[in-house]
Amino acid sequence: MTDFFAGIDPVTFDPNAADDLSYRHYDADELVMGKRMEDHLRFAVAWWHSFAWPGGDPFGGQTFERPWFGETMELAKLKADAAFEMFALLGQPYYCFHDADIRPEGADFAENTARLDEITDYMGQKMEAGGPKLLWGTANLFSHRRYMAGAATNPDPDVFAFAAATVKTCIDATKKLGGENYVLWGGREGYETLLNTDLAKEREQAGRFLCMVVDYARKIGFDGTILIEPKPQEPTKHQYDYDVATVYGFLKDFGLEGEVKMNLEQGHAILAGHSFEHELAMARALGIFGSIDMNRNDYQSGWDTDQFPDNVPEVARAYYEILQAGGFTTGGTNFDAKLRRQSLDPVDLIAAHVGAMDVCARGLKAAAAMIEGGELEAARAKRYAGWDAKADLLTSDLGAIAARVEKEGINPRPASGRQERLENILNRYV
Ligand code: XLS
Ligand code: NI
Ligand code: NI
Repeated sequence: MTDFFAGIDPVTFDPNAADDLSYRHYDADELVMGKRMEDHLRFAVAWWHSFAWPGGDPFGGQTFERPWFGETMELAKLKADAAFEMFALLGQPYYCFHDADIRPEGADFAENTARLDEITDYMGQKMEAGGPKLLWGTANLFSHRRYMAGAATNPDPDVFAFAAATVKTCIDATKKLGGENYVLWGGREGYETLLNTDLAKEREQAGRFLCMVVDYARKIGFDGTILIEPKPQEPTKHQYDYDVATVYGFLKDFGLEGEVKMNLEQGHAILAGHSFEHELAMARALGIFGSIDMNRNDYQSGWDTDQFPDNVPEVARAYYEILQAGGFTTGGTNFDAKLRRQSLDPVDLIAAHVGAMDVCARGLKAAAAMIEGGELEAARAKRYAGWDAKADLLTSDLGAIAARVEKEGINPRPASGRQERLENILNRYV
């Protein structure tokens, strides 16, 4: 037991609360489209931003003072204690971690593995004592200097080997803790300059690496979902997993489109020049939607600012796509979001999550109402209705179509896209 969150009570649902540490909209048991809100949203807290991030920026270092900062296993356990204390206050059903968030870096692979085993045993006990479940685990293959030129895509085969061995241990740990997904975000899987890069070779390495991940996970009976988290740049100038469409091409190339799904992050979509809902809709269209990292990016900075979500209309459009994709199965809403570096107090961490969960709850409810209202989908269906009678065009050929256009006197009449009217409908819900 730490005293880090001393004086803060468990957060409860109270729509009329006077303080800022109550859920005003997130009522875990409220039914939305016949399903409990908790089961729709499947909230997860991210270990890295909440407990491992020191509050630095490119111009200054640590601002946060946390009693668990340091490189010993004892401190790693203290960090875990505080994490599970926060989970108990928030009552969210899941959490997520990287290996590097939960254990200090060891001298070599063997020590890393031993430490990972020890800390995940410790966390496992806390989970059994009523803590949240594990939404996903992942390996941090981007912070340590050995990965500066990539992990799977490194020109040095020893780095490839170290990364592969590390991922093996992280899949083992994720399985041990009952994780429902395993995530791969290729932070350094890209390049800075083509002058020193064999792009085709690196792509092949990344493909083989991913095949091995899938094979190993299946071999040990990990029945969770393997997820890739696309991101276009940052830290590397060009990343190979730019966006959903790019990753899909990559999966097809290596025969993995039926094995791997997407973990989509709002901020990454923005960096790729897309909206979050575009990425969600694309994943749905391709049958590879999996999970989300819910944050928001600053629209001016061009950087993955990982802020807690605060924009209900945006979040509503995201959940609208998610609901239409059938909702989450093994996936969930992971807050890959961090405090601003001036938000020093323990209570800031609680308030950030409470606010974000309320924003998501409002977004989900608005999205459900949009679906139940049905006007938007009816308008969309109407727009394509002409195809009902002419679906055979898609299996015809140009010569036959030309003859048909002439014979039937087909002469298209443009129709309104009704965008403003649809936006007006949307705005009634949000
Ligand atoms: C970084 C990513 C990272 C992944 C997990 O931008 O969002 O936090 O979610 O490695
Ligand atoms: Ni993320
Ligand atoms: Ni990110």
